Amino acid sequence: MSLSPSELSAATRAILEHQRILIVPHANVDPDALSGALACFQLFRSLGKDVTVVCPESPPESLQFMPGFDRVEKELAESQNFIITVNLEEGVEVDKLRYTVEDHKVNIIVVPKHGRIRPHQISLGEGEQRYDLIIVVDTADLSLLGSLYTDHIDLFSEVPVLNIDHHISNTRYGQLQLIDTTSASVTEVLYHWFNHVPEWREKVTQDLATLLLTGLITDTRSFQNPNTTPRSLEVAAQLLDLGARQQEIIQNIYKTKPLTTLKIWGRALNRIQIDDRAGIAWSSISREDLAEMGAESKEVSGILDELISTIPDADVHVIFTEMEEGGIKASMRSSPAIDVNKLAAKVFGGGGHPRAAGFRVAGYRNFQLAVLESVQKIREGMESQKHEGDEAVRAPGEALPPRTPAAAPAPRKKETKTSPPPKQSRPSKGKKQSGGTLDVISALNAPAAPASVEEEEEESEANGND
Ligand SMILES: [Mn+2]
Repeated sequence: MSLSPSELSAATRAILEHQRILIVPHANVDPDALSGALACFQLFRSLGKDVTVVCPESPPESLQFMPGFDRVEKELAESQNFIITVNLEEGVEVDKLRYTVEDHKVNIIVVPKHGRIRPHQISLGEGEQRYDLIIVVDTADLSLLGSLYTDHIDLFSEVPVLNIDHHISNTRYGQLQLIDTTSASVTEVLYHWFNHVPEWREKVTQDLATLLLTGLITDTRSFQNPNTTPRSLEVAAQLLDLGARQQEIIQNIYKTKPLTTLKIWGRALNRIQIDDRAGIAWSSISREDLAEMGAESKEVSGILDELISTIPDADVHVIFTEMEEGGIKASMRSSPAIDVNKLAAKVFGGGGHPRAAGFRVAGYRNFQLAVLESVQKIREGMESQKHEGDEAVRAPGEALPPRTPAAAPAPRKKETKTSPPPKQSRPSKGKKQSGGTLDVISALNAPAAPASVEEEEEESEANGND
């Protein structure tokens, strides 16, 4: 769905009519969310607004190149004022004002110059919130803001929220929305918005163009992901025209990778599992793995791309990560044959995009068992989707391979439907061993696919992140 002129002008009006703007990206921030937040920060500050970006956990160091990175605040200073008003009677003036704090009580002592102050002259009230507008970027649901939301629910219920996103799973929260599910990144949504307002268009500096291009490059994985549309390429071209520093983005996002990341990737590639029949390839990283390698869970995300380029034949690729705070985070990608957004939502209560989605698993005893159980559920989910596809697509007498609605033509192995596969239906890439695992050494030595840091915008799981 694209943006309507009325939504665009309502959002524009909201900016013009408010002064103290709070901008928040989702928890476990990724480059798109952060560059989107910083792009809003830049533009609205140039309009003379008082703007704050809050991001509770520190964003990855690789994103430090982003203009405005050092302006990101860690905590939400929610200073709501409580006001005690003394209505002075005719002729009464205040001489001194002091306060004492004792036994969890604040005593405010007002000493009049002359005359008296009586209890009925006192009234109480709440001061206004520190912010008068909240902009939430790249976040499918408020719960994905994590503690920033749960610790400040009052703020979010009292202050109008502008919800800017491109996730198909967006729950349409907030009084105002700019949701374009055809945009490849939230920065693409922002580009269309900024470009729609003539006075703003002129304010797109090189820094701002760089920020917008960062989200577009990372969420499309350098325009390799299927969410890349002709329009995203056009936007990228226009941003380059405006002076976006593409080389700086590539250098920082793709060409610097800490040793801990390489180690944890090695561990994950070592563990690749393949179910040829079902068309699933997966790997997992436990908390112990992370501790052993000195790595953080957010370093795991890029492995998914390695997994896809190493085993291109699978319909679904999954990486399971046991998070530091507990629970398992699963990130999935799929071929056009499977809608992982639907699968994640139906089977696990997760969500994301049709080709990139995620979910969470909590309350398990054994990590590896929980992973296997999840894989089994994914298998069943894929089966039932393929089955639905059969019913929906195949007209009488027609023997076309099934396909999810609105999916692009599937380049891969769709014959498996009409002629059930023997054991090994897909061409062997020479990297697979007969047991279904991968030769690690050859995987590691394989020509490196473009690396990626993206925490991506696939996950909109029930409990946080992305
Ligand atoms: Mn995004």
